[in-house]
This record gives sequence, structure tokens and C-alpha cells, in this order.
Amino acid sequence: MRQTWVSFALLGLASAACPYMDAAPAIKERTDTSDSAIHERDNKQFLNQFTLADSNAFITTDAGGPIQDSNSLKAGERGPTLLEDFIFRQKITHFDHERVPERAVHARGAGAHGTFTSYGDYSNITAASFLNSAGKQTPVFVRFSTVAGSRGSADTARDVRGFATRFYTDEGNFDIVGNNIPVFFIQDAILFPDLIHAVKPSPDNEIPQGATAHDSAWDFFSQQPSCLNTLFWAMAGNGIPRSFRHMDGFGVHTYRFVTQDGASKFVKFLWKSKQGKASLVWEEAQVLAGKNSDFHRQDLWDAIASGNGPEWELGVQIVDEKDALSFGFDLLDPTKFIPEELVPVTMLGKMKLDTNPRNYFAETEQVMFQPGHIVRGVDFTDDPLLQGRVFSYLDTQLNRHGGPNFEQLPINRPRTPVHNNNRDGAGQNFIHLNTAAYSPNTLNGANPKQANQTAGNGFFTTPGRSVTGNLVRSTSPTFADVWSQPRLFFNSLIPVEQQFLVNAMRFETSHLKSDVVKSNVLIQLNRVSNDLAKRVAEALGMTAPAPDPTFYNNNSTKFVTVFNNSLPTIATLNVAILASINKPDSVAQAAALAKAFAPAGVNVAVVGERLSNGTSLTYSAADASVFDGIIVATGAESLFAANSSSPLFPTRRPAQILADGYRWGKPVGALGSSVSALKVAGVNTLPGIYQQASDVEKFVADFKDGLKVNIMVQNSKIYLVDPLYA
Ligand code: HDD
Repeated sequence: MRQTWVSFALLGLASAACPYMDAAPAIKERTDTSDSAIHERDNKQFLNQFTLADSNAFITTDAGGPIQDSNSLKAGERGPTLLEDFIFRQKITHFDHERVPERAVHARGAGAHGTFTSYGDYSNITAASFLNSAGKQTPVFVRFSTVAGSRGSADTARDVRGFATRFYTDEGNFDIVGNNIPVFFIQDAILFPDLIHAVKPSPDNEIPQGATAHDSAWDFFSQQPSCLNTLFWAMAGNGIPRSFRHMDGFGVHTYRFVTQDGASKFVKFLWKSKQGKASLVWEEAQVLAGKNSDFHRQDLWDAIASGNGPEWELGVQIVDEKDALSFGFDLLDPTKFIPEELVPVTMLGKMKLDTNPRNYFAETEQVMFQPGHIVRGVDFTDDPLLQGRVFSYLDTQLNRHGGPNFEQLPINRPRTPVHNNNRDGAGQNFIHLNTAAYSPNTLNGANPKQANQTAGNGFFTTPGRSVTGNLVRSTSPTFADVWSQPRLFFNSLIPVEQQFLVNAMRFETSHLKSDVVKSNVLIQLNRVSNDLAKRVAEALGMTAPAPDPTFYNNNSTKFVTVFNNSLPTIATLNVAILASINKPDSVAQAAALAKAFAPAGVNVAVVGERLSNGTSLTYSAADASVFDGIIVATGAESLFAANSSSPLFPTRRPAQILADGYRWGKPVGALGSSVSALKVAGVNTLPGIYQQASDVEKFVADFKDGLKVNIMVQNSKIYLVDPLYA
């Protein structure tokens, strides 16, 4: 049997002859799996055959007959609708069934298409075909997400971010279903329902949405201290990234790379952002949840639409399997990461996201990732969390799709032929011609044949892998120390970043009602750091326990800080220029500044009293939270005067924008006469402000440098530090 792309055409999905369908590109034989064919059939090409634009077309029923569907069929103009109205019934029933169950976790997300390019031939470490030659390109689809919130929740909730990547390789789909944090809360998949039930809103009133600041979450965290490492990462800048583009990604588990000869090594996957790492400030994140709850989704979409699609490098930390226990923890324990000083990252390739989905539901909502989507050359390990995940994702996709044929949806289809004896099921798209749908068979010449390591490029597990042991329900003693790494993480943050984490923990724990939970939290924090426990306890009006130094250590790594980084690029950052449309010199300077920032790819929004030729945003709509830097243009200072008022925006709104921007660690500046506005906004005496009388060139150069750094780090005096513990 030969299964070809043509089978889709038979279903009418891509027939150019059909008058109600849009012309589709010629369909390629699906058996052509050469590199060039794969590259040519990247996501754009491949998915094109399923698109439908409705241009110059009449409305039809789902069965294809032209109809009018703007009135139901009634018995008389004022009479009741008739059961006979099949047009009405089809339209309404389709609508009634439009939704599929949202993801049990990671329901809120945004996706994009792109390409992964291998830096070299890595067949010395893996047989994975997408890594077998320099420059080899593989289409990818990535979905970023929050974990706890529902589909309509705010992007900027404090949470772990999902970072799931599908490689449509020429040997089948490979998914790295990872997060922006290299560790996970629990060590055994059997605890996942407990974790999620604790973190999700309360079952009685469904409060709070997309937030962990409630008793059940911290009850679980403190009862199950394996959560601490991930919790610490989430309470630091990683929990509220500036954007999906400004975060790294991690495969979390230890996987195996396996060569064609069956030699294997442990690997950890890491995605390193080429945009650099940056976070929001908590208050800013909260404001954004109201001002623009789609902030991250919008940011990704806009960056791609403007031709500035984000990039990440994919790397691996490679470890000999015999060294699984040689770092002071167990590499099979997903609550641990390997500091890069101990095992540097080997970069394998680069991914660029350059195409937005055309239809959110068809692509982003229906993409169904699985850790079990694995290819030859990559293998699992005995990590008990990974083992459970390999089961859970297939199961959840069956539930979401309502049947076993979800892999046939366009976004999920591998770009390689699919041949097996799976048959039928709801929504079956293929017209299988092989009537001997079983193996072994002779009637179809033993096809489809069994593939293995030497025949058919089959998936294989490492031959050296063997398992023995008594059946136990217990945790390995090598997983026991769950306090040393959060300590290492906390040690590795710069003081202002530690303060950020302390503030986050104070915010969260101040929402707790149960004193028992609060004191359990303090006991666990105290095992990590007495200083931290004291700082949190103080806000709770409680006393921290005496130091519990068993796991205290002075280890640190320089690779985990988010704050102490300078961004490699300022392209796509957003700068507001606060101007006055009534002052020609103000509008002229705003235009000059916009021009000066343009070569760096900075998006400039000129804010004015009302929309006009020179402005793109008004003071009534603008907010500091959506900008990365704020500049007051000459002449706008009159809008900042304490007695200034306008019927067009709330009193003192311009000064508020400036002050908020500064408080949230963004560079702010003023040029010429507008420097007086800084004083009115109360930010002129602080360091890190950019002001110039007339030298626009110098001003822009300095300001661009300011956009690269976290101003909080420069100005730690105002953001730091609990005086008691500084
Ligand atoms: Fe999970 C979705 C990441 C542990 C069960 N998970 C999901 C997504 C990401 C992760 C990024 C969203 C994929 C998408 O965008 O569609 N999950 C992780 C990571 C984990 C992890 C990095 C630990 C290392 N997950 C985990 C466990 C279980 C699950 C232990 C269950 C035993 N995860 C699911 C799920 C989801 C899911 C319920 C919901 C929707 C989906 O799978 O497709 O099956």
C-alpha cells in the first residue's frame, strides 16, 4: 500500500476544482522524504493545503450546498421555527460543539511556527536525524503557556511558563515539552493531580484564578518540600517574564542521546534566548493583567509580524550515565538542575520563530504535544516523573479530541508517512487501502514492516538499558535532599533579586489564612535560609524558627540570575515618548527621537493629549506597564505641572506614567525644557535618569544602553533592601 498526500485531496480538502474551496498548492507525494522536500514542505507550505479563505464564495452547508443562513425557516413571518430547518440545526449544533476541553494545565498559551537549524553533524552523540548535518533545517511549532490559569486568564500571572517545541523531523515528530524553569515541583508523576488540585482555584468558589497566593497551594508546597526548588525559581524573575521571548527553556528531565551504534549518554535540553532574559516587576505584572491581559501573546505576535521573530539556541548538558550520582544529587530527580559551571552547555542549533498561526484554534489550541513523541536517537530515562508523563499526555489528548485520530489534525501530522495498523475511530481522515491491517501478514507482503535499529531507521532504546529491582512504592533515598538546591539558587541571586523573591513570598504568604500553613512554610524556608525565613516571617507577624543549618551551603552559579544580565538586543522593545500635540517643537522632537531609535528596531509610541498625525497613543490609554522605557519630549512639561489638568485624561496622568515607569525599573529620560517634568514626577534626584539639554544623539545613545540593563540593579538603593537584613 502506498499512502500519499493524495488521500487528503480525495477527501476534497484541497481540490482546486471545487467551486466552494480556495485553490490549494499542488500536493506533493508524501513518500518524498528527502531533506529538500522536508524543507520545502515547512509548516507554511504544509498547512497551506488545509487553509480556507472564503474569498468570492457563497455560504454552503457543511455538506456543500449553497444556502442562505441569516434567517431560520418559520411557519409564517411571525411563526415558530420548524424542526425541518436543517440549516438552522446544523449551524446551531456546530456552534454548540465549537469548544473542546481546555488543557487541564497550561490552558492559556500562544504559539508560533519557525525553523530549527542544526549547527553541525552530531551523529557522534545522537542518531537523531534533525541533528545529522550542519545547516539542516527542521520546521517547528512552539507553544508558550502559563500553567495554572484557565484559557482566558491573564498572561502576566506569576507562574511557571510552558515552553513546548514540536520538531517536524524527517523521521517523525519530536516534542520537547518543557518549561522556562529547569526543575519541577514533584519527583513522581503520581503526585501531579495533587499538585494541580492544590494550585488550581478552590473547588468551592473557583478563586483565585491563575494564582498561587492561596492556602491549598502553600499547604501542598510546605507538605511536599520537593516543590521548593521550582517555587524559588517561580518567585524570582522567571515567574513573571518580560515576554515569552525573554526567557530560556528547559527540557527539565534527564533524557538519553543514543548513537546509531547504541552508545548512550545522559542529556539535559536547554533553550537559550537570543533576546536575553528579563522580567517584569510584580506590581507592573498586576497592572498589566488589567491593562492588557494578552500582553505576552501580543508581544510574541507583534514581534513576529514585524519581522523580528525571536530566536533560541538549543543546547545539551551531556553526562556519562555512570556519573548519574556524582553531582551530589540524582540526575533522575527532576527537581534538580546541573549548574553550568559543572557541565557546560554544548550548543546544537538555533530556532527562529517567524510565522504567526493563521487560526488560533486550528493550530495553537489543537496542537497536542507529548513527551512520548520521540525520535530515533533520543531515549527516556527512569525519571519517575518522565515515566508518568509519557502516559499522561496521550491520555489527555484522547480526552481533548474525543478520539484517537488527533495526530491526523493538520498541526499534529508528522511530515513523514504514517503507516501502521491503527484503524477507524471518530474523524478518521485516511482511506486505508491495506485490507490486511495486522502484523504479521502475508496478504500485503508483510507490510507495513517492523522497523528497528538496522532496518527502516526504527526508533530504538539504548541496547545497554536494563532494569531490575523489587517492586516498591517509595522514593529513592538519592532524591531526599530537596533543600540544598533552592539554597544554591537563592545564593546565586544578586541582592535586589533576592529582595524581589522575598517580596513575592511575602505577597503570596500574606494571603494565607491558615496559621498552620504559614508556620509550615516558614519551617521549610528556614531549611533553605534563615535570613529568608526571617524576612518572610516579619511580614506575617510571626517569628521564624531558629536556624536549621543541615542544608545550608555557600554554593552558587552565575547562570541563573535574570536581573544581572544585559540584553543582547533592544530590537522590539517599546519606548514611549510623552509629547504635547499643542507644541510644535514637542511633536518635532518626538518625531526626531522616533527616527533616531528606528535603526535599533525599537518600537516608538508617541503619546499625546489626543490622537493626531504626530501621536499614536493618548495619555488616557497609555500606561508605563506596556513600555520598556519612557522619554518626555521638549514642551510636554506643561502637562506635568501640578496644577495642570485636561478634560482628556485623568489629572496628573502624564506624571503617573513617568513615575510608574521609573518605579518598575525602566529607563526614563527627558530632553531640553522637559527635564523639569522629571522633578514634578518625583524622579529627578534618583540615579539612572537620562537627561540632556540639547544633545539628542548622546541622549539616544545613553538611553539605548539604559534599555539593555535592569535599572533596579543600577539603583539598588531605592529597590533594596530590607534595612534589617541588607
Ligand atoms: Fe505537563 C501540559 C510541561 C509534568 C500532565 N505540560 C503541559 C504543557 C507543558 C508541560 C509545557 C503544555 C503543552 C502545550 O503547550 O500544549 N509538564 C511540563 C513539564 C513537566 C510536566 C516541564 C515536568 C517536568 N505534566 C507533568 C506531569 C503530568 C503532566 C508529571 C502528569 C502526570 N501536562 C500534563 C497534561 C497536559 C500537560 C495534563 C495538559 C494538556 C496537555 O498535557 O496536552 O497531560
